[in-house]
Amino acid sequence: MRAALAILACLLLAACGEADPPDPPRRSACKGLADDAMVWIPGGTFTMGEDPDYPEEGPPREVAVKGFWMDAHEVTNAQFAAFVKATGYVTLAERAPPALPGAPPEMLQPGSAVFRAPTPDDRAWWRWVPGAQWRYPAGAGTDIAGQDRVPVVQIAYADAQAYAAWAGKQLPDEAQWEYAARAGAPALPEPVDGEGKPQANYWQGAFPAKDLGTDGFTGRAPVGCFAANAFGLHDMIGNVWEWTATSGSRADAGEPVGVIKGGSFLCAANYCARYRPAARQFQERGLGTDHIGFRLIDTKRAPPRQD
Ligand SMILES: [Ca+2]
Repeated sequence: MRAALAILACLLLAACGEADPPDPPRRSACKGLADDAMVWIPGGTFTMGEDPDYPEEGPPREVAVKGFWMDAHEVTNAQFAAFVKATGYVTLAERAPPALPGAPPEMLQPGSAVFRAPTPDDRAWWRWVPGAQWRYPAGAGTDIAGQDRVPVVQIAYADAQAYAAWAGKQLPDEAQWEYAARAGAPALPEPVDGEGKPQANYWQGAFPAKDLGTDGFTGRAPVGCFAANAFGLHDMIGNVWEWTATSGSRADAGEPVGVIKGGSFLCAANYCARYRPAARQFQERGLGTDHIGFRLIDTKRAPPRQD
């Protein structure tokens, strides 16, 4: 956490970007997926990675994955609220941050990193917002009332692991996640259909100036608003980044980093383009943001019966 605070500025370069609350024309199409919906991912071999768009990607290599169950959607606010109610768990963003020499006063208070569109007077994209946590993803005045079906965010790696332990499941490793996201299909450079229509929640328009919201959302979307992939998984691409159990490496990080996958509603073609299954980013495990969530797998549950 300490190092995460110290290098918040790096997020300005490393991540992608949010805008105003969404006016969601597609919400009527969102599927009412059951909280506990999981789908069976049959084992197989796939080509993981691709010729790199970014230095940390690739090279492509053959990887075998055993079958496992996976959440059909990202963990929602309602699900995380049930976990907190049952356990009293307090997320990292709600705890007092470590004192950093020379840290501005606001960074001595519990809070987290929040994206805001830059202005001519303030070009920073990410800032520390006291009070930002899963119940108030962008700080005071941004509560999650009425957003039960929206993916929970402001989740640090330890928070996701705590939820997983309670739920009796696991975070996927990167190979499991990428295999599931690909679902046997060739990777697309951008998640659009043949007519150019967005098939995931990401950023249309020039980042970070303006999200046109062509996909129906300019922020997080409720789970299940976009078609599932061939395995029956929703929102593997876009909406929110998802934690994996795989560790990463980043020279400027003073604390362990983990691989996050899938990109988010902030990923745009002109800037981040990390809405591809092979894309990966190394995130400080002590720092959630308002565009990182997670989903879980179950490797202990028996495969479905083959009748
Ligand atoms: Ca969007």
